[in-house]
Amino acid sequence: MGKLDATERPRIGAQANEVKEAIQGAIEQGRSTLQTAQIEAQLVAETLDVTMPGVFHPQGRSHPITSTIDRVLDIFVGLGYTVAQGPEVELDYYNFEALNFPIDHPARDMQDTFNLPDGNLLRTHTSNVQIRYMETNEPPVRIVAPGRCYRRDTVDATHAAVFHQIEILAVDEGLTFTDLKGTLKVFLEEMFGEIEVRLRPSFFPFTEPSAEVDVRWRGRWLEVMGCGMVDPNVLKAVGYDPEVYTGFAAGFGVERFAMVLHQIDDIRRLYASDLRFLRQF
Ligand code: 2NL
Repeated sequence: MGKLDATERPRIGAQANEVKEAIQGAIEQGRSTLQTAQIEAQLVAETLDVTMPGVFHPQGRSHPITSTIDRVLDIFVGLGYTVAQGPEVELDYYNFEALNFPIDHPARDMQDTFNLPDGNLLRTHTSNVQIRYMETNEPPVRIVAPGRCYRRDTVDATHAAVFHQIEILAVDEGLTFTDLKGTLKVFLEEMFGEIEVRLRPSFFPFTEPSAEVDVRWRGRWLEVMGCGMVDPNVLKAVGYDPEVYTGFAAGFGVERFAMVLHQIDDIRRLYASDLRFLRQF
C-alpha cells in the first residue's frame, strides 16, 4: 500500500478488505459446517433408547441352612459364647477316642463312618472342635461349633450323608444340669417362640447324665436336640481336672431345625438346588 499512488490507495484498500472478508467468511462457514456435522455424529452415536427393556439381575439370598446357622450363632453369641471351627478331615482321636467312645462302640463301625485310605476319617459330629478348643484353652469355656459332618447313612427323607450340626459347650467351676436346662430353654424360645420344653433321659458316650430335648410344636412333642453334663473322662482327656470343673454340652442337626421351622418334608430338598424351592425363603 505504501508504494501506491495516494489517489489509488482508497480503491485498492477497499478491494483488499473485500477479499479479506470473503476469505474470513469462507473459513467461518467451513468451521460451522464441520461443527454441525460433528455434533450430529455424536448425537447419533450416543442415542439412548429409554424404552429398551433393562438387564435382569436376579437377587440372591441365604440358603435356609445358612440362615438357620446364622440365627443360632446370633443367639449364642448374645449369651456370651464364641464361635469355634475345626477340620472336617479328622483323626480317630478327636472324633472318638477323646470323646470316651469305647474302641468297640458301634458308631466307629465302617457302616457309620467314612474312613479315609490314609487312616483319617470324615468327622461324624462337630465335637472334634470342642476337644481341640479345650486342648489349647483353659476354662472358663463357652463355645458354639457349627459345621459340616459326614455319615454313611442310607439317604432318605430324613437322612443325608453330608449334613450340618451345631454343638455348644460350657466348662467352668460349679456348672450344673440346671444351668444346661436354663440355657437350652432360653435358646429354644429364641428359636421357636414361647414353647414348652421337656427333657428325657438318654445316653451319649461323652455326657453323663445325658438327655434328649423335646419341644411341644404344633400340638406334638418333637425331639430337637441331645444334651448332657460333660463326662469326667472327656475333661481328663483334655487335661482339665474334673474335681474342679464341670461342663455341659448339647448338639443338634441344622437340617432338622430348618425342616421344623419351615415345614420342609424332605431333607433332600435342601440339597437339590432347585430355585423354585429356594426362592421361597
Ligand atoms: C445330638 C446330641 C450332643 C454333645 C453333643 C459334646 C461335646 C463334647 C463333650 C460332651 Cl466335647 N458333649 N457334645 C453332648 C450331648 C449331645 O449331641 O443328638 N446331636 C445331633
